[in-house]
Amino acid sequence: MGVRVQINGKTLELVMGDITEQDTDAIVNAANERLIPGGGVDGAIHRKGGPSIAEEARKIGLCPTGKAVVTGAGHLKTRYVIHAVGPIYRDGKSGEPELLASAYREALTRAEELKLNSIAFPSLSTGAYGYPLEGAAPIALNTILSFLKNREYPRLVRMVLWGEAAFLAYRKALEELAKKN
Ligand code: AR6
Repeated sequence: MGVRVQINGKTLELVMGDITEQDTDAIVNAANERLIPGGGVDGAIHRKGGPSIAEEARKIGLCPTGKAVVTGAGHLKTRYVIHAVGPIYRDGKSGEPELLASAYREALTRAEELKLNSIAFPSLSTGAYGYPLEGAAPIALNTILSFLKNREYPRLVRMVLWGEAAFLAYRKALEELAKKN
């Protein structure tokens, strides 16, 4: 089960699944500013990837909200982990939409710099950071689609949604974006 759209010869996919199982060139981690392993996606990536990822992240130090940094991927199937820091959701009026868009754009820019063909994202900020799925999904998809439209790399972006509720929220947001364009 999945959804796929083409834009300027590039592909956006929505799938239900586990980000740590993806064999794309990079996967994105839903990280925190201190790059210290936490729960959710972050915990799963460090558990499966092994200690080298946290060791590399520690050398980088801090990553401000809305930014993204790259490490290797330890034992994971992917080559790189791109650690993106989404905003903690407060009230939706504290710059969260811009910071969320920035986190996606920054992660995509790291992939572009490395000329990666494919990258997989989890739904940033919608777990521990409390961003409502219905608000986050259109921001994520809009940001990804405009990047794919305008840049050469990456050529494939896969949104990996954890569970049916997240998948359906993103599918609905994509249908609504398609109607507008
Ligand atoms: N694969 C894909 N998506 C997943 C997986 C998985 N294996 N596990 C959870 N999700 P979260 P955040 C979904 O909390 O909100 C950490 O402690 C989950 O259902 O991982 O950005 C960090 O260290 C949710 O929709 O990230 C930070 O401190 C989405 O992934 C903080 O949490 C993101 O949930 C970051 O919070």
